[in-house]
Amino acid sequence: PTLKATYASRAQTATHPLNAYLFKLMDLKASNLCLSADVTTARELIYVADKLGPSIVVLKTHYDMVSGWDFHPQTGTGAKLASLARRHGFLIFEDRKFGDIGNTVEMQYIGGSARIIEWAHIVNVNMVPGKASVTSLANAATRWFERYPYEVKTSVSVGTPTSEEFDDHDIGSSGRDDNDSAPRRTDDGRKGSIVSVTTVTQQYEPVNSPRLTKNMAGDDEVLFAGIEEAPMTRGLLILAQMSSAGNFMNKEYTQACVEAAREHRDFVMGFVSQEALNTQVDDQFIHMTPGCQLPPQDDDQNGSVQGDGKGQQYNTPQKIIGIAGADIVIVGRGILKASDPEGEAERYRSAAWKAYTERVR
Ligand code: S5P
Repeated sequence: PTLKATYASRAQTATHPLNAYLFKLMDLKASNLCLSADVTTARELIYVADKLGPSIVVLKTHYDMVSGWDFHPQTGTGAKLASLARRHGFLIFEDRKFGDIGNTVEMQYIGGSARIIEWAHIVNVNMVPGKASVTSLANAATRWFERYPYEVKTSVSVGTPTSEEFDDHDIGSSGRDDNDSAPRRTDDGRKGSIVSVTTVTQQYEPVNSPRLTKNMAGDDEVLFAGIEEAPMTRGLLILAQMSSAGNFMNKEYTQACVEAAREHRDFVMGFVSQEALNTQVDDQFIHMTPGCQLPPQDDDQNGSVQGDGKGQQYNTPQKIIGIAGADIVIVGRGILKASDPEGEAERYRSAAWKAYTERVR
């Protein structure tokens, strides 16, 4: 039902606030391009986000392939991306592909050093363990928002016992955390104790919160012209189909993903898939499709690119948007490995946009 609808009209009918915002951005920037920013250093990541930001509507990250990621919640790499997202008008999609039991994915989503939920508007899930992983991520996002701005223990330092402190008698009790009174043992099994515990509690506002009006330089936050702040919520894409050869996502599996999405319309924005999956009248999901390359510009045979020799399979924007009915193409190496990535991003943007305008015509 969404194949012939314009992005502008889908911005009006979208049930998920981030979809409404994203469709608006797409219409405004004439872009249905997501950059898969698969680079190896944080410096390069910030660089490409800034340089290619004007051409894209989604920046997809794999934070765990990036070295030098700065985890500071307010000045680190996530915060810098959030600032660029506002300036250029794009959403941040961490391609984490959560794929574990509900309790674990919750902890991975909100916790750890990366604290993905703080800076990524969108994450995705590999639903192999079952629908509970979707429910858990949805609940985690809700609970997280109820708590913000919220308090976090930023430093808990447990003193290493000195040699005199290995005696059996109780020492260092003055600095001991009341909740943690169990005597510690050193690596070689001797009994030690906590000599000092410092707990610093700080208030955090998520880096892409509309309540933050200053960026890291202390300047007023620059917002992409013509669009308001992204809604303060989070969204999920379900990995329903893959681009790689011989993957195990069959029709039944894809259908289960669609059902899970329908059960969580307030949190699930749509799918990473190879085709449109909106089959019921009230389905308003968005589809982002990876495995996209254009033949090189100087290719006079008008040939197509097949794959990368490591299982990846490529289709053109025309096939993905025009024929398969997806909404956004995800492009990584096709742009990043080009001699002129900025020019190449524009070439992909205009090819994917043309496929869209012809589809809805
Ligand atoms: O089915 C999929 C799903 C994803 S998210 N196939 C994919 O290739 N991806 C991701 O898209 C993959 O992890 C990579 O980050 C990107 C494709 O990169 P490219 O360089 O092949 O365009």
